[in-house]
Amino acid sequence: MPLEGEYEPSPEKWVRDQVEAYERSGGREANTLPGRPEPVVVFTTRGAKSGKVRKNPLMKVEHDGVYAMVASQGGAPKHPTWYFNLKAHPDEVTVQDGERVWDGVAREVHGEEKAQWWERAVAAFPDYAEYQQKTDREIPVVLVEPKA
Ligand code: F42
Repeated sequence: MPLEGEYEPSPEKWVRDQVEAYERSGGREANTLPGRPEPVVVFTTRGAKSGKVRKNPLMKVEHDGVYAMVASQGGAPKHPTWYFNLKAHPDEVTVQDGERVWDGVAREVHGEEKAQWWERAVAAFPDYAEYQQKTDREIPVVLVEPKA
């Protein structure tokens, strides 16, 4: 079930346009990073402060039905705000991969588990390695697993 409440589209036009086209077409359109072949998935989170429904496309990093959200933000110095939404409301995440929409629970990974997922992330989208080199912060990886 999609999260209930008021949807506040991203202030960034390219992001909200991609979400709109992806949702409208069931992932048949706008399903890669613009100008690139790598696929994207749309994640919905609950605003940590506002409680509003937020949606963000991220690169698809998937293994055995578990999806990773890589908080790279192009190697920017700060974590993306959706990372804080996941920390505040880990049990309010929806994943849309193509036509398939499902509810999940978020959990940040560390140590060995993170290293393994980081390898998968870079295999899916090599630019992540460059983003990590660009920034002093350690880029978080948050898994979304299906709700029991
Ligand atoms: N970003 C990534 O970090 N990793 C990716 O793999 C990635 C891929 C990707 C593919 C396609 C595409 O279109 C975009 C892609 N992006 C990727 C960009 C991604 O979708 C986000 O735009 C980016 O990560 C920045 O996220 P952000 O949440 O920081 O965005 C800002 C601009 C934003 O939306 N700010 C809002 C605002 O109004 O200023 C606030 C949004 C929000 O959730 N606010 C919370 C609330 O309570 O409502 C408060 C959060 C807090 O600070 O507690």
